[in-house]
Amino acid sequence: MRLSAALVSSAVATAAKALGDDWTNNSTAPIEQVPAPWALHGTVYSVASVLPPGELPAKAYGPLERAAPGYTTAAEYVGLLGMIQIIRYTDSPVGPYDELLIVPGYFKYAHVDAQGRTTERLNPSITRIYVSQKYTARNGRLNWNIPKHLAKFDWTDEPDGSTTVKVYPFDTTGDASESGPAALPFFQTTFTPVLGGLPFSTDLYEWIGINATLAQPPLPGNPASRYGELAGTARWRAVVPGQASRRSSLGLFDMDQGRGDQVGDTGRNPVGDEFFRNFWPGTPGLALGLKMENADISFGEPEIWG
Ligand SMILES: *[C@@H]1O[C@H](CO)[C@@H](O)[C@H](O)[C@H]1NC(C)=O
Ligand SMILES: *[C@@H]1O[C@H](CO)[C@@H](O)[C@H](O)[C@H]1NC(C)=O
Ligand SMILES: CC(=O)N[C@H]1CO[C@H](CO)[C@@H](O)[C@@H]1O
Repeated sequence: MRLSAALVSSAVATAAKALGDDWTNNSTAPIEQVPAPWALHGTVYSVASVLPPGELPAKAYGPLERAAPGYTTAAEYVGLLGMIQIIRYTDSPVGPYDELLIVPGYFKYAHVDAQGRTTERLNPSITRIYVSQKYTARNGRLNWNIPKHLAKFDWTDEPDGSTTVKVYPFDTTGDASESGPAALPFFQTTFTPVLGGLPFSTDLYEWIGINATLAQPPLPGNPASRYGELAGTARWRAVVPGQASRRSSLGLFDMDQGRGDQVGDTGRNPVGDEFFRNFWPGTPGLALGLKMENADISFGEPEIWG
């Protein structure tokens, strides 16, 4: 045990040295596997909404996952509580990176335990997620079945404390190798703080009866991906994420997408994602949400089955 842990940490140290702190796509250092658990730090922007059950929009999934046989039907969507988060990680076991994640709500699925007993479980799931570099993209897919794809993130911080982010995915151009960012943003928002100085932790979820465990079906892979970051997996994984900060603010997210990334006035982008004025059906133009500064974030060892 100790020996293999030492080997892993020495492999990580070697990778870090080769990278010379360059954790960008441009780096020529190979993508080493960095297993769970991960401890990370960063600023989390989070907007939640209560959602009815029903059909998910096509844009709930990225093009690769959407086209994979059985992926979108692996679990049954039931709505309840959904969440969009934008996270600026200042450090992680694979260096700094940015992230946009979509949890459209809760899903019902069959869990099979080690004795072969099947039970029905209900948990939220990340169905679509973008990150700014390949090291976290491949590791997130392999460690927890998090369907990470690459995107370019543009940030603007204003003197009034507001922050704007625009996200340009590599998989909305129609290029199967996902080799560069789209010209138009798939997602944009501006967060303006209203009330600061609040402590917040995901323990709150338990207190109000929300189970934050993420359940993630096995992922399709794409061997044609530019950096080899689109690894596939064979078994289900569940993980309990943690997010806690002593410095949180309540504020408003401006969800107006402008013209979005639609082609002309077609209401769709090049890969068929629907255009919605406020990004998601039912989302208001101004949505109440949370900014958690200098947050401690954790991604534990997954439960694996199937
Ligand atoms: C990657 O390299 C290109 C070309 O040298 C450069 O323009 C770009 O800024 C680099 N990107 C990063 C994230 O370092
Ligand atoms: C949360 O969900 C997980 C996975 O379905 C389950 O194992 C766990 O018991 C649940 N926790 C609570 C407090 O219900
Ligand atoms: C997010 C990011 O840095 N993306 C870059 C990855 O590297 C390619 C070039 O290899 C750039 O075009 C991307 O902008």
